[in-house]
Amino acid sequence: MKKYRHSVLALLVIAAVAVPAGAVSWTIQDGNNIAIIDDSSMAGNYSWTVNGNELYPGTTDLPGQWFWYRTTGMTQEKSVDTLPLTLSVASDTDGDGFNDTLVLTYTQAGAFEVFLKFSIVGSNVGAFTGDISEQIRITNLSTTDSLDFHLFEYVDFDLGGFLGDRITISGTPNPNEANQADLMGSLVVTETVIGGNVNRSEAELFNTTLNKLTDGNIDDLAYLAPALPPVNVGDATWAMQWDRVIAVGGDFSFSKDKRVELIPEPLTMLAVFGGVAAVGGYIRKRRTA
Ligand SMILES: [Ca+2]
Ligand SMILES: [Ca+2]
Ligand SMILES: [Ca+2]
Repeated sequence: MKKYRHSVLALLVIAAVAVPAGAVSWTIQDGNNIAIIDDSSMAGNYSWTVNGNELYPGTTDLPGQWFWYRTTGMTQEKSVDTLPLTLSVASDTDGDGFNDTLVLTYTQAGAFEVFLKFSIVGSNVGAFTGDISEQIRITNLSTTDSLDFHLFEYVDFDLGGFLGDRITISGTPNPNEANQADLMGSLVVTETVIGGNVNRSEAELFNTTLNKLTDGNIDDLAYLAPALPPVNVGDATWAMQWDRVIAVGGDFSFSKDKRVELIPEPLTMLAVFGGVAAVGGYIRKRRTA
C-alpha cells in the first residue's frame, strides 16, 4: 500500500516536471550479496543480505542506511528523497547480468545537487563477506551564494544476538571509522570514511537518532570531534554528520566503504548463523509490534 502510494506520486512528479523516470526500489547485487535501495522514501537502503542473512531492518518502513540534510532556511532535517529525483541509473559494471552499481541524483534547482553512487561486491555462496562502497558529492548550484550544508548518514545494522551489538566509533581527531559487532564478536561491520572528515557522530539505541532526524526541529549529532567518540551496546544505531560551507560553483565530495565479515571461529560459527536468523526476526517483530 505504501509502495503503491509512492509509485503514483512518482508518476505525478514525472508528468509535472519531466524528470527521468525512476523506479521506487532498486536492487543491486553481486555474488551472494543483495542490497535494495528505495529512492523515494527515508527507508533508503533498507535491505542488505549476505549469503541469505539480512543485516538491516529489511522492512520498507525503516532505514538500514540513508541520508538526511539541512541547509539555510530549513527548520528541521529532511531525508534526501524529499528532494526532486533528477537521475537514477543502475548498471552492470562486470557484465555478469546483475546490476551492481546505482547512481541517484537529487536536485534543488538553482541551489544544490546531491549525488549518490552505491557499488556492491559480494562473495561466493557459502562465504560471509560483503562490501558496499559509496561516493557522495554535494554541489553548490547557486551563482551568487555559498552553500551552508549539513549532511547526515544514519545506519541501523541488526547483526543478531539477544543482547544486540556493540558499536564503536573511532578516529582522531575526526571519527572517521565505525565498527559494529554482534556480542559474540564474530560478525563484524566496519565503515571507513575517506576524504571527508566527519564533524559529529553518535551511537545511540534505536530510535534516539532517527527521532532527531525526523522530528520538527533542528538537531546536531551528540559528539563534536575531537571529543571522545561514542560507544553503545544493544539495538544500537550510528550516525555521522558533515558540516561544510561550499563556495559558489564548488562541491564537497568523499567516499566511504562498508565491509561485513564473519570472523571464523569453528565452535561459535553455527551459533552465530542461527542467532542472525532467529534474533534478526525477533528485533524486527518487536519494532513493528
Ligand atoms: Ca554485475
Ligand atoms: Ca541496530
Ligand atoms: Ca530534528
